[in-house]
Amino acid sequence: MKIIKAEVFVTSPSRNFVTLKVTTESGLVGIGDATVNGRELAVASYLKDHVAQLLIGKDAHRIEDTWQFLYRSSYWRRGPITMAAIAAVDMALWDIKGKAANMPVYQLLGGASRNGLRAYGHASGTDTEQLFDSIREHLELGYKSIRVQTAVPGIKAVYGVAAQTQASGERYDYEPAGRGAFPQEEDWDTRAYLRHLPTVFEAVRNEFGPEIPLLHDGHHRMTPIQAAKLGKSLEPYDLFWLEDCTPGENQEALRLVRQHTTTPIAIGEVFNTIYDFQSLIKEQLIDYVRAASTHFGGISPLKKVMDYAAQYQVKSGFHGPTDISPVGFAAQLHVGLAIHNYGIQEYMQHSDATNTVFEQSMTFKDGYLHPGDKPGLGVEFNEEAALSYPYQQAYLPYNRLIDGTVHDW
Ligand code: KDG
Ligand code: MG
Repeated sequence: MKIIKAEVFVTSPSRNFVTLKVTTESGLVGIGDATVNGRELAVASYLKDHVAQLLIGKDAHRIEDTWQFLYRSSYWRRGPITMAAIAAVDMALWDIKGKAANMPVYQLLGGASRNGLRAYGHASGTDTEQLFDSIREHLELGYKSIRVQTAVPGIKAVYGVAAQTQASGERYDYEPAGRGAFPQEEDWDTRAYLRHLPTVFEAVRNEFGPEIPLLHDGHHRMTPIQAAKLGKSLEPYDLFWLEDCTPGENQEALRLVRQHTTTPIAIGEVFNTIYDFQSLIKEQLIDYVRAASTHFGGISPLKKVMDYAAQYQVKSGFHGPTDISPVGFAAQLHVGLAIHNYGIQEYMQHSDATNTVFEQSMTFKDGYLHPGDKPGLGVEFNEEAALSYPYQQAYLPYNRLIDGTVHDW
């Protein structure tokens, strides 16, 4: 089944997405997600200028061989741009294989291990009242697990707080990347955050009771000892997980965190390969793998890292913000349905404009996601609609401390 065409699309229905479309001689078409928030054109060029020509004439059925060829032949391995480009090819080939077999991709990965995928939603607020309203709204939508992010007194703008006006004057909601040529500057104070957050979780537990699984994202902003302190102070509120408590680069940090707290740890949304997880999983320093199919080289390596993690009772918690396109999202739903060590799936609904360009067949019902049973990934890419949403320059914000020092965002 020869590949005859590989095309790259950059479109911005509410936010930017990079999509690869692979066409075979027999007319079967597969799509893949290569979106890297704020660096979209770099990955589009990587695909257009360096990968597309390598695919022409290749057998679309040879997914593993193509993956290994792209990974090893580039010599300069890993990194978000390379791995997102490889991810898009991998997803497109799984999509094609599913269509050729007339089966959804999860069937090719071993079949369903459960009926649906437990999802978590994102509640946030600038004050307790707003946060409680947001939690109630999410419960009404069917979410059974909820991530809690709040404003911190004295800090103007905090990642993950939807209703809060940002430095740009806009609201985050589900798109923190501000339009324009420069990233917005925001402020940060870890001590204020460490003082405030436990009081928020105490209030939430008092209002909503002990049952509901609660999650929190530290977004890489703490030192190891600060993260250890936070994990410890949140123990009474029984978190499902504390995510990205320290920057992703320093794996040693989690050894220290682990020595101090039993709060479960999740990390990996900025990881690109299985090697980033190697010691974290083997030494059981984490409880959840946060990788996203899009930034991790696709479906093939995501399945492999989860099979490795299974030996250590580490579960999945794949990254699912709206900057993962519906194609990347579908890819990880198929993996999540098939693996035994599924944990939870992050779920942020895409906008109507996004759903016009990417027609999804996945469902969300009573708190559970399902990728659907259409052959392949189950997402149709509407090229004509994509054309009416041209790329818009947009960048994620960054933080500075009170004395002007740049800090993790
Ligand atoms: O583009 C950056 C987002 O993907 C990231 O900020 C979202 O941390 C995130 C999450 O947990 O969803
Ligand atoms: Mg995160």
